[in-house]
Amino acid sequence: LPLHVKARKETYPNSDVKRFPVPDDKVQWSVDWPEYKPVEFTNPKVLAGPVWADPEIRGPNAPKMKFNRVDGKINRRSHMKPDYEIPDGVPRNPCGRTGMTGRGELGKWGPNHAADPLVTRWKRDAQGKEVVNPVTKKKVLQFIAICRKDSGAWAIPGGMVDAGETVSVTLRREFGEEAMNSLDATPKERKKIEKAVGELFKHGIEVYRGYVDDPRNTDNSWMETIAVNFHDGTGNSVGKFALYAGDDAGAVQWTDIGSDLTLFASHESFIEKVAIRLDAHW
Ligand code: RP5
Ligand code: MG
Ligand code: MG
Repeated sequence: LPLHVKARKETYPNSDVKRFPVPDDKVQWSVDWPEYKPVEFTNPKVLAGPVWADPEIRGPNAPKMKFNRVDGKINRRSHMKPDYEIPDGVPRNPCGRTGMTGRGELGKWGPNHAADPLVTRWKRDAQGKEVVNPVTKKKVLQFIAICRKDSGAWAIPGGMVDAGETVSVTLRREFGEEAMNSLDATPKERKKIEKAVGELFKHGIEVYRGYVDDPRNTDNSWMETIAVNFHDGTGNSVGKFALYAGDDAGAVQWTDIGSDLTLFASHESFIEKVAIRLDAHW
C-alpha cells in the first residue's frame, strides 16, 4: 500500500486544527509508537447531525453499527482487503496513522464512499487533427476537470455515494451537478442533460477502486472511491458538450493530461491509469 501523504498534511482542511505530525516510518499501525498523541477533531457541522452523518459511536449508549458490512442503505464495507480493524469499536484507517482521531469533515466512521467520473477525449488542433506530444510521440488526452470551491484544487468531478444509491447513478449525478450544473437547470433542461450524460455513461471502464489519499481523512474516517473512465474516442459526443460548473465546482474545463498535473487528493494516480490504458502521453 502506498503511504498516504495528503492525509497527514499538518493543517486540516477548512480549519485551524493541526494534526499530530506522523513521519513516514510511523504511518503503519504495525510500528509500535507509544508517543503517538493524535488530535481529536470532528467538524461542528458533522456533530450537528445532518442526514449524511453518523452519530457518535464512542462512550456509553453508543449505537451499534455494522462495520465491514452493508448496513441498511449504507455501505460500510471497504474496497481494501482485509477488512479494516475496529479496536474498541472504532474503525481504523487501513492506510495507517493520520495524526487525527474523530471524523474531521467526514460524515461516516470507516469508509466514506465516493465515485469519480473520468471523462476523456483526444486533444485536437484547429484542423481537428489529434495532437501528439513531441517528446513521448504519444497522443495527448484531455479530461474534464473541475476546480473545487472548498480548496481551489483541480479535481475529477466526483462526489459521495448517497444512501441507497448505486455507483453508476452517483457517477452520472455528480458529473451532471458539477460539470453541467444540472442543479440550476429547469426541469426541461435537466431532462436533456440527464439524457446526454446517460448516453455517454453507458460504456465506462473502471480504472480504480480503493482508498483515496484525501486531505479530509482521519484515523477513523477515510475516503474510498470507484473511478470510471468514459472515453469519447471520436470527439463527437462529450467532446462537444457545453460545460457549466455547478454545486461544489467553481470552474470546469477540458484539461491536458500529463505527469505534470497537480490535482486534489490522489486524483493524478487515477488519471495516470487512464493514460496507460489508452496508451496516451503521460
Ligand atoms: C475524493 O473526494 C473522491 O475521489 C471524490 O472525488 C471526492 C468526493 O468528495 P466531494 O467532492 O463530495 O467533497 O476523495
Ligand atoms: Mg458533488
Ligand atoms: Mg464533488
